Amino acid sequence: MPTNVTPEFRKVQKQYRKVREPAERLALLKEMLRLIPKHKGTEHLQAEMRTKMKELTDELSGPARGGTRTGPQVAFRPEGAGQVVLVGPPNSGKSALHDRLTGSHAASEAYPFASQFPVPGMFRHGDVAFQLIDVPSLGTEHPVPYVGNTVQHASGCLLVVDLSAPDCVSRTRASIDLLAEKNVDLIADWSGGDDLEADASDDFFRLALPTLLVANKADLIEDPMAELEVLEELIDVSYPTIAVSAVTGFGLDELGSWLFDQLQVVRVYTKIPGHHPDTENPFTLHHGDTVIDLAELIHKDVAAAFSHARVWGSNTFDGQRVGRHHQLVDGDIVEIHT
Ligand SMILES: Nc1nc2c(ncn2[C@@H]2O[C@H](COP(=O)(O)OP(=O)(O)OP(=O)(O)O)[C@@H](O)[C@H]2O)c(=O)[nH]1
Ligand SMILES: [Mg+2]
Repeated sequence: MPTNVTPEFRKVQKQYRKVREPAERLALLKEMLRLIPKHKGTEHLQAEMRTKMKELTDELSGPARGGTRTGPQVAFRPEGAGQVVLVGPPNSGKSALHDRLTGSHAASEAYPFASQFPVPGMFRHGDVAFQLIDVPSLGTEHPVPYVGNTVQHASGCLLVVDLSAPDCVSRTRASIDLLAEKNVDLIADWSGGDDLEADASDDFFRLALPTLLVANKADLIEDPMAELEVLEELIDVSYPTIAVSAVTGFGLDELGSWLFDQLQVVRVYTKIPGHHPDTENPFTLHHGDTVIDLAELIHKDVAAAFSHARVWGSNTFDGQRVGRHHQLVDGDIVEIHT
């Protein structure tokens, strides 16, 4: 159904698809609701927006204070260099991987559907950290009603499968289909390219989640690479793939580097005038982010009082004076002046 949205609306929509922070998303939703043409054809969309706004508002207010908890937390605010969800069929080793990478002690058991609720944790890779969310398994036997909400703020997804399981192919397909029913499409492209052509109507809130197929339990197989090739052939999707073992740690270093590259992480080290830079704890930004994004990350007051910055790095000469819209690159050292 044509909704005839304006270019202004599309611009905000595009931003909405990019941001993951619930408060920012809420602000953009309000803006979209203001901009959307108010006619019969968009009523459904307007209603969906209001529902989404309600969900985000509830999420931001957190669990009820006092004795009455409203239930376990099912969605998490992104932290670190990006949020990545671990999803997949039962017993594939999601929790074992999560525990190994984050030290979460997520319940990893020999029986399926051991995980009842999502568990957050931080996966350190060099001097950055990714937020990994262990998600209960996807299977028709144990539907998880909120799983669509849990993956909403993720920048990417690890589709964890058990390479040694005889029904690996059908289980993997079932996971993909279950998420599709929840309006979440696992896609192969991590570049964040805009595919806004076929939308603005009924599929407005479909989420396209960049996916890496993680073939776990490689330690149980003689030739995991050959096995993985067969799997790729049979599931008939073109996700990037990696073979790993949560038990031996095989492939996990590579996983960290892979996420670093694909999420286009940019590490920026800050310094105070007249002092040495802090080379231990970078701020993590992403490709395309600018000096003012860094200032926002430090503190909104720093951003508000920003005058200029000096940058040392591969794209600038030492101590080059730059303005707020200067794009930062990995390894830059930045001194902000207010
Ligand atoms: N040999 C081997 N076993 C593994 C590996 N990863 C997980 N396992 C075992 O597989 C079983 C399932 O692991 P879990 O981590 O509970 O799997 P899950 O995907 O979280 O499963 P749910 O219970 O459905 O949440 C456990 O017995 C683990 O010890 C691996 O890389 N190699
Ligand atoms: Mg689990």
